[in-house]
Amino acid sequence: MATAGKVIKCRAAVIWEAGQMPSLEEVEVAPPRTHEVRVKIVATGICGTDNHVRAGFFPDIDYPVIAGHEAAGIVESVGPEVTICESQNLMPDKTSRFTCKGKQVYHFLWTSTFSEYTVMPEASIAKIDNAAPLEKVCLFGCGFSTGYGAAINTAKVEPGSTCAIFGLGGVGLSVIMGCKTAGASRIIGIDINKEKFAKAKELGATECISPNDFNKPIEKVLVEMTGLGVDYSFEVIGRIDTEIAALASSRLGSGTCVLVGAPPSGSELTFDPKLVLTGRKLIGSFLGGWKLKEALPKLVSDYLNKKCNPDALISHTLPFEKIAEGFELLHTGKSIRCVLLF
Ligand code: PAD
Ligand code: ZN
Repeated sequence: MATAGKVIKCRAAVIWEAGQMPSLEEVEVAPPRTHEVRVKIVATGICGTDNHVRAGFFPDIDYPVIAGHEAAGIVESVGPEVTICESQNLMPDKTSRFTCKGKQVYHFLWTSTFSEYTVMPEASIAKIDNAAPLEKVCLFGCGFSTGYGAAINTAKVEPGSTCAIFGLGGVGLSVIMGCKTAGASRIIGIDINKEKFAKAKELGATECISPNDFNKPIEKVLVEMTGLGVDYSFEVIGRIDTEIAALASSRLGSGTCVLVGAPPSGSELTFDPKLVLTGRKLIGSFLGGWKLKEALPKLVSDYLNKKCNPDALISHTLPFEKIAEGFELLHTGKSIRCVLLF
């Protein structure tokens, strides 16, 4: 590549301060160093976690930052000794490859895919089948793999079981797909935004409810609906109150509650220990429990072989320049996944 070893100037969306919309800027992207890869991003989704970065949910993140972590692209150049694969706000050597207007810009999750070119540690990328449509399979980078894996790897949902999913965004809907694949017989979707219900039912929810339609706590509603509670509950919002509701709605004696949503950094989860003393399990799921570097190529070949299909999660496709509109659509609950194309 003619650009190898040189600084590349390209478009990127910089969040200058917590609470601000990303702003389109020209950034300089330095060449990759040892064990790093520079990638030309082709397509990137906007995940709820990116929206948390924009909103300032994570005080441990430094700004200005380039968010984005759910993407597909093409390797442009590699640094020396690329054979391998803390804070992911800087590269592992504690420096940044991005500058804008003379200022250092921070990385996010060692990916920063809201940039036409980005540099990542080799560990953060996975090689996938050349035949894969990048504008679709970018969702395997986070949302789909996270939700689907939370059901099949972390919870290990069993055939005939009952599941409740709190939060029907891109990740929650992927949990539903995982529960359906695992053979759950009853899948209850919970969201305050009823516009999410149609898609949830299309993807496998057998019923959907809104906590706002009841004058009692949603966990009581779920226990009444199921007898002793659901076999598996999943919190896919990122709120403490719904984490406790999800735990309390799992089945007395044997239920499993899986935390997937990311609450603001520094939050504390406090609940009556009787909830777990009475035999419920509480577990967390990060990126669906996969070792993504190995699992992602397999998931993508499953997609090409029509064994799983997250296409239905893509509600919008926009040119990268419209990233602020993409955030607005997610923030206002109008999109599931908006894929940005470069
Ligand atoms: P999203 O914003 O598309 O979906 C969140 C959904 O929750 C929306 O449909 C909301 O309407 C709904 N919601 C909000 N408040 C409530 C409430 N009080 N009661 C019921 N429903 C509510 O986000 P997403 O699906 O992209 O991500 C969901 C969470 O998962 C988010 O916190 C994100 O940071 C986290 C996440 N975790 C991992 C991981 O590895 N654990 C990976 C990716 C995303
Ligand atoms: Zn994500």
